[in-house]
Parts: sequence; structure tokens; C-alpha cells
Amino acid sequence: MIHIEGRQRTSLNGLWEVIIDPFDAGSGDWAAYYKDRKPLGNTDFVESSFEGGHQLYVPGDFNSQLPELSYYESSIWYKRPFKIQTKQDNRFFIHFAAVNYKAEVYLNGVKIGEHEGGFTPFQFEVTDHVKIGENSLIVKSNNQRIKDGIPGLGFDWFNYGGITRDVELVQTPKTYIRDYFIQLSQQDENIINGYVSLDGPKKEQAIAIRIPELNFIYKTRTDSTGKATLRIPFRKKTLWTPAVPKLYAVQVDSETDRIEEEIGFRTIRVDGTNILLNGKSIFLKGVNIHEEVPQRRSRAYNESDYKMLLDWAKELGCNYVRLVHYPHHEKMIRMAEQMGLMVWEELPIYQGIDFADPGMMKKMNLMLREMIARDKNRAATIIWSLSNETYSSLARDSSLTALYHLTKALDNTRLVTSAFNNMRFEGNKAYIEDKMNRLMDVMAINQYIGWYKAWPENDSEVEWISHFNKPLIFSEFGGEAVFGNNTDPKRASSWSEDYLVDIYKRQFSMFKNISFLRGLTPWLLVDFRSPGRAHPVYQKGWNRKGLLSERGQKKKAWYLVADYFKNLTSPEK
Ligand code: GCB
Repeated sequence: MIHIEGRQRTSLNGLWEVIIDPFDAGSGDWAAYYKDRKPLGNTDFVESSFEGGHQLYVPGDFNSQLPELSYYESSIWYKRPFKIQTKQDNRFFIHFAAVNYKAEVYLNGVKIGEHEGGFTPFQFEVTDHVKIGENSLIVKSNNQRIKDGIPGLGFDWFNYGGITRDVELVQTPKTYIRDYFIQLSQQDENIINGYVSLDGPKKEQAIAIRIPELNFIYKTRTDSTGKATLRIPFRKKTLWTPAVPKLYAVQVDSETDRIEEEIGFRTIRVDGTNILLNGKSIFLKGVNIHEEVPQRRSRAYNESDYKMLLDWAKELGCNYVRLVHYPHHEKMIRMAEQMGLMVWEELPIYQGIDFADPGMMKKMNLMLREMIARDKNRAATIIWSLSNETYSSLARDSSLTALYHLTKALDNTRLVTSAFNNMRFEGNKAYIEDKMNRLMDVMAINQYIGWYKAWPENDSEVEWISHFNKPLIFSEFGGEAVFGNNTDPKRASSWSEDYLVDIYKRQFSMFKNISFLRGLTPWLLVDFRSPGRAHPVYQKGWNRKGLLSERGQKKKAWYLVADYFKNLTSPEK
């Protein structure tokens, strides 16, 4: 189901009782934490209890909540009682906005499901399991990194675990509006394409879609599978743009259910090397953002966290953000949409993924489906990114090809890309090589010239060569600098603010020569935690490539990027 906030629901957020399970033993018959047993007598040993132990906030990662969990990577069991007054004819679902990385869910001692994937929503129907009166929900979360996980064993960010996003008890009528897709056709801004689909016994129903502000009403019927396909003429409206991020209240009614949500309308497509928003060429001025509040050393988990991150992006002069390296909270996307920021959303198919693992395709498909299902009605989301920094192999190429086609089948209104970093340098020439670019709508390149790679001899004459007639986004570039590490600018050493300024200056001068460059996201907004960044002087567990320090202080490079964005006025650049 989609758009949880538009449904009848009870929040299960708040303090949950927990059992810390470092050896991951609680699922076994002996410990059986999910049974929440109480001892029956003096010789009935039950060596665990939710009552009287630690408590943790949901939503929120566990690592930031108890000092002993700082670097914890294993299982934590969470318990939350809740009451139901009446069931009537309703259906009940427990909805999780995300649990990192695996979740097992038990209601009243019965396992109701499990889920793998740390950044996308899932739900289980519990209509037959909930009781009138007291209920007990127990969730095992496990954030152990695994070889066949997505991401895999190694990644350059902090592995915050636990029930990191909201939990809701959702109530629906017997037949409810499970899903709807209401967006402009990619080719024709005067047509809405999409569908409405119902779930439940009464599949064939009258459907009405209303936009009261426009006096718009469209009526149709669902068929015997519960689905109505939409192709609706839709002329008079204000299109969503970063300058005017107009959203309309859209009501979807069936005979048994109603849901309402704010939706924006725009088209996004590619024409040769141009990216066209509502038919006009745009340049994406963006920044990379991790879902972290560095000052609190935790995952971002509420509106003010998202606002802090997105306000910074706005202040930098962005019209766009790349949310890395996993789908961020739905609320983050909605806030970007209200603020007029276009969004790149990304799957955590990151670097060392074991594409050849037989179970991998199924996991990738599920994550892709969950991401697109959730955000396909967001005007802000213009790009789905399938992966980051993967290298050609039979297994990789066939996986990304299959994912590309699945994306287009699920949503044919947006652009699809993957970030690659395998260009080839020859003297002053940089060749964009990865053959997957033939498929992708936009080419996205992560390049760290000046940091991981030395500048060619004539840096201002670096020539980027592409044999694909497509727009290019530099999805990452930059370097590390410790805030306050200022040296003599003429002899700036790496890790200094001046050295980072120098990298950006040279990058900007290189960009002038790239006629097909249509977007930029410096790496990245703010310094972030990454345990693998172990330099004892400069890093101390932080990746220092932020334009802001982990305390939000502006490095010199911030001002350079802000100026550069301010002066990029023509649509092309
Ligand atoms: C990259 C990765 C990003 C890293 C960054 C770095 O290419 O995409 O996740 O954090 O480089 O700092 O090395």
C-alpha cells in the first residue's frame, strides 16, 4: 500500500522495550524472545525479559541511543504493546517505513513475516492476528553486514541499525485503494497516465478522481482484477517547477474507500544531450546528501532533520539533490518537493555487490519495486538511479539491464541512470566507457580528479569524450578537507580547506569545455561518519568531503560552489 499518511492509522512510534541479542540467539527455541515468556515457577528459568530492560526510541537507529551500541552490528528485539477497541469489518496492517537491515515481525507470539532491505517500506496484514484489547508486537531487527546483502559487506557510510523509520498500525475497509499512479505522460503534458488499483473482495467499483482546486473530476471503473487504467486529458494546471513547486490536493474515491494526497504535475525527459523539464532544457545544480545528522551522530529521523539538510542545499543554491546511496525517508522526498528541489533517488546497489549470487536478482527487484511504489507520485523525483560504482561483468550487466527494464515497466515517466566511475584517461582525454550507458537515459559519472586521481598535465584542457549522445551528470567530485585546516594557499596540502578550494576551481574550469554536461552534485553536503575512514589526524571515523563540517561549519569550498551555482544562469549551464 502507498501513502500511509493519507490513511486511518495509529502511530506505534515512541519508546519500545528491547532485548540486546549480540549472538543473534533470540530466534532459537530455547531463548525464543518472540514468545515473551514469563517464568511459571522457581525452576522455570526464563533468562530474558523485555520488562525492566533498556528502552529505545522508534523511529531512530539504536547505535546513537546507548553508548554500548555505538558500533553494534547484530540483533535487537523490540517490543511494543498496543490496544484495539473494535475490529468491525476493517482490515489491519502493520506498516514499517524501514528497518535496517533484516526484520522479523511477531504479533501475539505468532510470526507474521520478515523483510530484507534497510531503506524501503513494507507491511504485513494482521487482520486475523489482532485481538480486541491488548496486543503485543515484537520485532527483531538485525543490521549485520552480509556478503549477499544490498549493500554488501563494505560501504562508505555508517551502518545505523534498528527500526530507523516510523511504524504504524493502518486500518482499511475490506476493499481498499491499495495503489494509484497519477502522473503526466512523459511525452505529453496534457495527459495523465496511470492507474488505480483496489485490494479486497469487491474488485469492480466506480472510481472518481477529483482535483477540487481545478474543478476537475474524472470517473471510471475498476475491472474484475480491481484495476482501472487511466489516460485522462488534463489541460489547465500550473506545472510543478523548482521556482513554483505547485501541488494539488488530489482525491481518489472508490465506493468503499477514499484517499487524498498532494500531487504535482511535470514532465521530465531527455532530448539528445538535453534534460527537459516541462519541455525546457535545465541544468541540475545539486549536492549529494546522506540521511544523517552528523551533529547528533545518528540517522535523520524527523522533519526538522530533513529540513536542516534540505535548507542547506537551498542555501547552496541547489535546484536538485542526489539522495545517496539508498532511498531516503518518504518525508524527505515530500519536503524536497514542497521546497522546489528535484530529486535523484538511488538503490543501495553499491560497489562490491555480489551480482553473481543466485538470490541477488530477487532482492534487487524487491527493493526497486518498493522504492518506485512509494515515490512514483512525487513530482520532485526525476531520476531513479539503479546503482553506484559497479564494474562490468556478465552478471552485473545482465542485472542492471533487467533492472532498467523493470524500472521502465513500473514507471515510464522518469529518467533512469546508474553512477559509474570507470572512465579511461589518456593524456588530457577522459573517455566515458561503461557500455551500460547505452541503456541509461542520463550518463552519471563519479570522478575524483584532484583527489584519488592526479590532474592531467593541462588541467584546463581536459577533454571529456562520450560516444553516447546523452546528457552527462557529474554525480560525484570533490575531496577531503578538515574544517579550520588552513595552510598557505600557495602550498596547500591535501586535507586542507585551500586544497579543496583548488580542486573545485580546477573542476569548474574543466566543466567549461563539456558541451553535454547537464548536472552536478559535489560530493557532498556535510562530513559524514564512516568507520573505514581511519586516518588518525584528519578523519577519525569521518569522511571529510563535506562542504560543511560535521558541526555545520562552512568550509571555504562551500562559498566557491555557492558562487558557481549562482552564476550558472542560462538554462544550459
Ligand atoms: C565514491 C562513493 C561514495 C564515497 C566517495 C568517497 O565514489 O560513491 O560513496 O563516499 O566516493 O568519499 O570516496
